[in-house]
Amino acid sequence: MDFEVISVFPELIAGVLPFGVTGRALNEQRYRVRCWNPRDVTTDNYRRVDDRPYGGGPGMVMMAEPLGRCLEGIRRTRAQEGRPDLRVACLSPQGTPLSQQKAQALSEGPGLILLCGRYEAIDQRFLDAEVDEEISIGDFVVSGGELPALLLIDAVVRLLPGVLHDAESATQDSFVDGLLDCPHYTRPESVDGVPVPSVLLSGNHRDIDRWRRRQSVLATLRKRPDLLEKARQEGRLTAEDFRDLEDGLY
Ligand code: 4GS
Repeated sequence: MDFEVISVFPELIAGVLPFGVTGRALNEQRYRVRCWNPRDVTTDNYRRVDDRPYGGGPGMVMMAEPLGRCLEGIRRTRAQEGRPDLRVACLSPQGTPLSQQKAQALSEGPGLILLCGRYEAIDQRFLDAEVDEEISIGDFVVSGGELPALLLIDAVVRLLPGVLHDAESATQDSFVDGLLDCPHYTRPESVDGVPVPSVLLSGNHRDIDRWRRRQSVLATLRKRPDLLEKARQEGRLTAEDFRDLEDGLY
């Protein structure tokens, strides 16, 4: 899995991934990240990568040319290395919201060229000509595409085969079956007088699985009714879930 990241702050990308799960996966060479700085391929004395918007208004716009040169460099280098070309994704609030399902799909592919915008925007002609898809990390605005790109890389890398140990398994995470995660407890058995739910100490794994499923369904109802409705529409709720939901209403 390759990520080729276009960013004017490559240190931001390099500074975050070496830790924890993404760091271990990097050491084990389960994925690669390389950064390409548009400022390094400018031709003017000021190394400009942005300019004022036509039509006026606040903020600056990233110029198409340095971005195009970066992309050229990536494609030329990858061809020399005998690596396949990659799709280009831009992190942007205008994009399709990132989801666990999208992360899963990306983890099964060859990787991505990730374009991280700074300033107010990116020249639309570059987006139209070169960007295959826009991906958003949520309906809010951050100051650059680097943190969104890191979120995407993290969400994808932890799904790669061999990255998570059994103990960290991704199969029981939130969203994997479209529901929120259940509550978790560890030692000691009592914290400030609050005990661990007794079923978790029972050793009865059928009961434990059922309890966890019910907790997931009820937490999703309370905190994210939109997700529960989606799970219902997609036929991912069982007869037992419906019974728990009826009981849970009282
Ligand atoms: C997002 C977002 C974002 C948009 C970057 C304005 C700087 C900023 N990127 N999901 N220019 N939300 N990007 O806010 O991906």
